[in-house]
Amino acid sequence: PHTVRLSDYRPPDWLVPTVALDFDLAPGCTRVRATLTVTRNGAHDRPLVLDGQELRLLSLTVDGVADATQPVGEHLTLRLAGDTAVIETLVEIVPSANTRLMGLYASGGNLCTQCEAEGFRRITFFPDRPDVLSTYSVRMKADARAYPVLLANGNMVARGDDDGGDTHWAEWTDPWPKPCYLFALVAGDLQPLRDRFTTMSGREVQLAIWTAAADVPRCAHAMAALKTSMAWDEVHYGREYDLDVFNIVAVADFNFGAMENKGLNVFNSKYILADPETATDADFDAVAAVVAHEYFHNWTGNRITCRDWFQLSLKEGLTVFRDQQFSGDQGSRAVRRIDDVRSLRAVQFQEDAGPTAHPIRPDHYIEIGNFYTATVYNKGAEVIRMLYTLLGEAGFRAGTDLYFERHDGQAVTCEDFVRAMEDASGRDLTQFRRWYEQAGTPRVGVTLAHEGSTATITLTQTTPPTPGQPIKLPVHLPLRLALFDRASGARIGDERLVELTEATTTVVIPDVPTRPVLSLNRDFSAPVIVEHACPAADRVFLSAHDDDPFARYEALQQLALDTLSAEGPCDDLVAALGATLGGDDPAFIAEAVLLPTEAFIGDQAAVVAVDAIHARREAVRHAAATAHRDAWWAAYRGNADAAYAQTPEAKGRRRLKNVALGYLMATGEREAEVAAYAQFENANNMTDRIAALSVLANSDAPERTAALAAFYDRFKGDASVIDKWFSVQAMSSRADTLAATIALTRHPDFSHNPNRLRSLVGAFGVNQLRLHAADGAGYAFLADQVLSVDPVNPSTAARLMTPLGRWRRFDEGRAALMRAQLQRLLKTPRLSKDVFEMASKSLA
Ligand code: B3K
Ligand code: ZN
Repeated sequence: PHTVRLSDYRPPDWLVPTVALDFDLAPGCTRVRATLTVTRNGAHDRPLVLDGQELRLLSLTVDGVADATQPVGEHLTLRLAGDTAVIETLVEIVPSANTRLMGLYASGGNLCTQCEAEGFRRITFFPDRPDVLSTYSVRMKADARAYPVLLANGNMVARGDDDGGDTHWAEWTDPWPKPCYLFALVAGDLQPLRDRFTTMSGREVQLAIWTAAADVPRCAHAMAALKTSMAWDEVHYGREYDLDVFNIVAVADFNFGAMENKGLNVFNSKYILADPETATDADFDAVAAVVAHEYFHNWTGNRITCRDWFQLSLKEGLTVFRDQQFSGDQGSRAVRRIDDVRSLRAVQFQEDAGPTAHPIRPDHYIEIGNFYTATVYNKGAEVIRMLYTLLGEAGFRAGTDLYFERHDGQAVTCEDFVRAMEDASGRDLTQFRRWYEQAGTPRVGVTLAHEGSTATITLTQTTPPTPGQPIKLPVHLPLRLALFDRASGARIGDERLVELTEATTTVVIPDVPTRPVLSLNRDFSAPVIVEHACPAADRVFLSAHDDDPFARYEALQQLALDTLSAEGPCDDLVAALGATLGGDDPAFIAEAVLLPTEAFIGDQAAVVAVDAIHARREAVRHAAATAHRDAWWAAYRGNADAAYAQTPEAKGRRRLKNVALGYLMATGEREAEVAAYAQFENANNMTDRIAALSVLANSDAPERTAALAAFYDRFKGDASVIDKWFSVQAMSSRADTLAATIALTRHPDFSHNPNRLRSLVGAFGVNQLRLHAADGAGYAFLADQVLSVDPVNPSTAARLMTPLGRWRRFDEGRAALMRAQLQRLLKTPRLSKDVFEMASKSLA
């Protein structure tokens, strides 16, 4: 397979100022007539090359004259004499056979599109690259009964009936030039939840969320989030919506979360539909975050887009940062930050430490679909956050204002963004740019010396080698730190923002009479691993006294990691957990007292000791559970609200109650099982019901089987809830989990739907204990699944195989078994380039 390189970038040879598309829609055969005006870009004599994949070309004209040119491979190459031309193609495609869910496909009786990154070429012949911006007009025609609703980007300008009403049509135009990856169309039997939003300049926007009629009431939370995010972007970034309508469609079959198509977002229904009976608090939060994220793309992604796909983090890192800020403003900022850091560490740090490590701006790829990663998204957001920290709120806002003003309507690069930040703030970001080029997580080593009344902090930074990048240079990173007085518990002076630029930085702090306690990387100001041989007593101190809630959480986590990574007594940790449990913010307590996952404990060691980690963690959990038994019961009973509310306070109490339930189960007491089953049966919301089911699924409680069966019966037919039912079983630590998971692949409800695959196979893939069974059966299962999904949906298959790439982190026995499965994948005929790229890089 061909490798695409950033260094090979060249501006497009031909531009396409206008596109007219005419769709004759039907699932078994759709005809697409495309009329492109093309103009030569610069003085050259290169041909016009159009991309096309799985298209049947029925006719082609150039300036109205029939042309017999045929596509070769996935390209249609036309030599044009003049500097402008009108190209018209007619192609046939088969949406019902499109199992990759890229291009135009069928989902639950509807037709919809997904074009990012390179799906538009599966709809019509086109220069499918983000730096070709066009204005679109779209006509679509379909059976009126099967597809009563016809949507596309922009505004509807006309509609009508044909054939005595059997078919109907609609015309849509989008006034804003856009790259083809933002094109969208939907035809279906859908009903809207409607609302309105008045923008800051007083323009009224018609909002609609479209879904199956029965699901309309479950769209209210998404609609509220949409309106809140529209207002938020006006206040915080001065960005106003720019069309008269904003449509969202929820579909059941979708490769990822959602898509920001201009004026017509298409969503995985998992991120739209939410009601208390079927969605957890985490689901509610995810709906709001994804709705906001896609909405924010209207400016960061759509009005200003990417020049090429290597610049993906330009829109994704920035938009994730914006959605994180937004979510932080809706509830507890600290809890949101804890959550974001937890997932960064769980996924992105692992990526940075593995065979597919890449910078937030990669410089080569085989399949761009493999680069929608935690690095590009989440580390990308951390890089933007560091700019925010370095420039301050006002400086950052001046930077984004300049970026919007300078580049509106353009397809630009990460460099353009950094330059806007630099020009607006006057700061030199030369060294900061290394964050865009270097992969790997920097490690910051810390020592604290105290002499007389001077504290000296020595900070060193190194970034380990990653594939293709043996030598790393120091990066510019902002570290927030503070000192605390051990005796009084108070902070000594103000928090400092230290900027590391060299390999070693020394910070000298005068007027510190006694040896202080150091609080470092507060609020996780830089995405680094801090290596600080900090005495347990200091961690205990900070977990109680730090005035930065993230740092308080972090102190307890690090204490837990130290404790769980060693043998011996765990009294300090157990005592600190008890003290935290006595705090007064349920949402914070719930996050802080959770022990690090087995995977995260494994990440700290050179070789992951799968079984020992599990055993040690269970033992410590048991100790913490029994030592504070009464406090856990108090947290459990004291936060069991009778009435349900979707407020931050109520969500925090539910979270603490359910975390307490987990600890109570760890006591091994029968009373806990009884409480869990009662909660399962009597819950008035999904958060409580699934929390109870999940602890039962992880146990040998006699009610386990009955609870799983009852849950299935109650919710069968509701895909997103049944996904949870699959997940709790695949994530169980029970010895029979692999057998149960394999059996579930034969369940009538198991399918190749991406959500279902992730809920079962994806969930098993992160079950460290059971995936990494020493006999390799877990690996074989994962590879079987990858091979079964690959011919159907390669991008989903490639994501499922990620855990196998981590073989270097395991003992030689396991590593050999993992490699054997990767080799088996690589030997498979007709492997997709998605899986090929992941498997070959994993073995390299
Ligand atoms: N931009 C889309 C992701 C498209 C993924 C293509 N493989 C959703 C988002 O990040 O908002
Ligand atoms: Zn995005």
